[in-house]
Amino acid sequence: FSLLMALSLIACSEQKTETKPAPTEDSTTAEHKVFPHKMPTEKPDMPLSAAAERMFSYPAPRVQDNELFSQFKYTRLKGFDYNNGDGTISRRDPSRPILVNGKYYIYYTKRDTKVPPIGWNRAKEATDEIPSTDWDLCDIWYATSEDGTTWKEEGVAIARPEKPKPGWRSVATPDILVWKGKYYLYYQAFNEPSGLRGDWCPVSVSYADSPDGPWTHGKDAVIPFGKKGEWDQDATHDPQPIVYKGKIYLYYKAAYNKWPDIRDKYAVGHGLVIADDPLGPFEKHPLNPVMTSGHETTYFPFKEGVATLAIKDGNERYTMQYAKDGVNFEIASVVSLAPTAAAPFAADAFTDSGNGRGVTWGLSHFTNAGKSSKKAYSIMARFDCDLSLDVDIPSY
Ligand code: AAL
Repeated sequence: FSLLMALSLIACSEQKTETKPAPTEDSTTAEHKVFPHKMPTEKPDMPLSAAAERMFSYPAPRVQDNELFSQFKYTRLKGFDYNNGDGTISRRDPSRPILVNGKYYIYYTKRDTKVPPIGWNRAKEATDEIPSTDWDLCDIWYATSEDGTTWKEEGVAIARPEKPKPGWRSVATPDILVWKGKYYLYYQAFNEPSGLRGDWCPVSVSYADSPDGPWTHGKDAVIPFGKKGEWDQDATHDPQPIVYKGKIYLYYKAAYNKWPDIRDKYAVGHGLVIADDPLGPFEKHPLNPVMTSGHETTYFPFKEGVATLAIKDGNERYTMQYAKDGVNFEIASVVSLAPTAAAPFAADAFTDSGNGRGVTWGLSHFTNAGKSSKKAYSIMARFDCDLSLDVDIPSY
């Protein structure tokens, strides 16, 4: 032991006595510039490392230091029962809440099946009573609330239609539009179990005079699939409308290279379709896909443009992005623990004010549904955040 001590003392003393090299010409002269202490806003005229170089290709060099940065606080919702988490009841992919006569309304995917889903990899064994994935054999339900946390489940908004009408297998992932005093629900309509070709599904729309329904079927395949070989040839998912520049801007997702053929090069893109009428025709934006990261769609009016949260897929996962024109999005901030399937409450989602005020809360979901989950199901939760220009909420 004492020998070790002695050796380490010698090592220490050697370190201490080691003299620093005398400053060379290079490190002190003007030619060898050193990265400044004060964060530059412009790229400094000097050799930069790859990471330092990349910093200046972001529009906001300090991506956590602007109004589109937030942390997220989660609250368990009251009023929903999940059969003690046995996987037979699931609620997921909520619509954005809307406020009508003092009550918030949400629409969401609900599964209430005899058994939990068996998993997309066993989709061939799915039957009319055995779901493949968490969002198979679902209907669209709705709930109301006065405070956004305690909810009353009101009942079915849109039930699966009779076979072989589009959506007979499952209707899921709704979002809402309020337009000229009427309500429009856009949702995915599945004709096969998810995991087979079910996820290659289009969007249908139904409408009502009241947020309580009754809902009238409006149109199927309202967002046309791309032609063969185009990025959205197989799927239009997660429709989310806002009113912008006098028109309906409907953002949607196409997950390409999804089941059943190829999964190894899975990628997600979001597109934009625009219409003057909620039942269409919807025109695809020529610059689609307008987002190349994310998963479920989360878009809201912000200032003169549109803000979006890109969640779990892609190189720019977990970023907030902003497009002055609703089309050309750039990273505004990088976030963590962001809400999945986030559906923000935006009072001005449909008012087309030209001066979006942002959001302070919304709904999202948490899921344990994975390839091999035995009791897969999802719950909805509330998130609170500081993505608003009007209310400054302290960090959590
Ligand atoms: C989701 C959404 C879509 C997919 C599936 C159910 O969270 O992206 O709705 O089809 O997963």
